[in-house]
Amino acid sequence: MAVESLTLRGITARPVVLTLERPVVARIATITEWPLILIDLETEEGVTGRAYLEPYVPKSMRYLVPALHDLGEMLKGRRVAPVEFYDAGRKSLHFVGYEGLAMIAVAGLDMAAWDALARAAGVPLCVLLGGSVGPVAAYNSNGLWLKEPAAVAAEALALRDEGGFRGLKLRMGRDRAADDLAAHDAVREAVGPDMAIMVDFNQGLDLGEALRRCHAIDDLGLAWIEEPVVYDNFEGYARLAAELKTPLQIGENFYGPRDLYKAVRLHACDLVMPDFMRIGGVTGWLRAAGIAAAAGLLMSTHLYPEVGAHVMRVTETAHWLEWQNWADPILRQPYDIGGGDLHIPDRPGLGLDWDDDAVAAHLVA
Ligand code: SMN
Ligand code: MG
Repeated sequence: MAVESLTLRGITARPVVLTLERPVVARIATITEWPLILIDLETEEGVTGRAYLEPYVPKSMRYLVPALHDLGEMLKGRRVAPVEFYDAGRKSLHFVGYEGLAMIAVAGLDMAAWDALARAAGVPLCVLLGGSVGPVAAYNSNGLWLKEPAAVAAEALALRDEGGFRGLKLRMGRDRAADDLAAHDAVREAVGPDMAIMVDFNQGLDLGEALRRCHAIDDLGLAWIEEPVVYDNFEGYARLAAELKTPLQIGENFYGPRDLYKAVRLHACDLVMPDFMRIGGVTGWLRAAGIAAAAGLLMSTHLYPEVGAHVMRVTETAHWLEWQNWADPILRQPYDIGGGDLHIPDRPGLGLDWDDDAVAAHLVA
């Protein structure tokens, strides 16, 4: 039975840390422990909205968890209206900046609020947003970090077979450009010509190196080259985009839709891939998607595959969903992958429910 309106009772945010099956080894960081903040948005009507944040750095949860609880206190008693919560949340923190932690906290609130609304309506989020349940084309981003060519080639086959994937992301930024090339060649040899290969430098190069190293891989037929330089150097990205044939991909570090707009205005990229905690959850994504579509830019997701699957069903220029199974250990029913697609479960909302035993085992103070 659908509930007509919801009243916010409060927010519970719990920090957990999981150990990654394949540690992140990127040019700028090695990550073995993966932090997640589990958000339960409770309502007077008994519907609970759920979402998680993945803030990369475990200690950041010490600031984000209280921020989420404060937002819950501030909005307590109000009708659950995600767009209004998004605007109220951002305005309440604007004196400490619209970006960074303030945006991440609001994004977590936003995703949980959208989930609550869709659960109350008794429909999957994509249906509430005006779309339908269906497959979403995904690439596997679970591995291919900075390892030896033989290791990445073997891992590429394993990653392909995790779900019949038609795309894989290979990380670059080894000390020697020749070693990156060897890793690529080994992967291509293993997976054959039809696999889309995305390359991510994780912001590891300066502009001079980026120009040299991106030109050196410009004839490999890559699906895209991602973040060769520090994320906010839009002028540098504009120069790279103008010089390269391979599509240049950025966006996981856009803080809010206006960053996407600025990138468009500066011709800083050919493709965009916002991250849900930084673009501003579902609300931020939908606003950004309007800008990307108007500019004719294809849009991919970054992390948060469950939320990503729903919004991609209503994204005009939807391109690739980034598949990462890093939250699976604490989910009661992880999403299914098959035939290279992520399959949205026919459950109300995002359909995320916590595996209580797993959560208890990984909860941190
Ligand atoms: C990434 C994701 C998560 C941790 C480190 C790096 C990466 C990506 O930039 O695009 O998947
Ligand atoms: Mg990236």
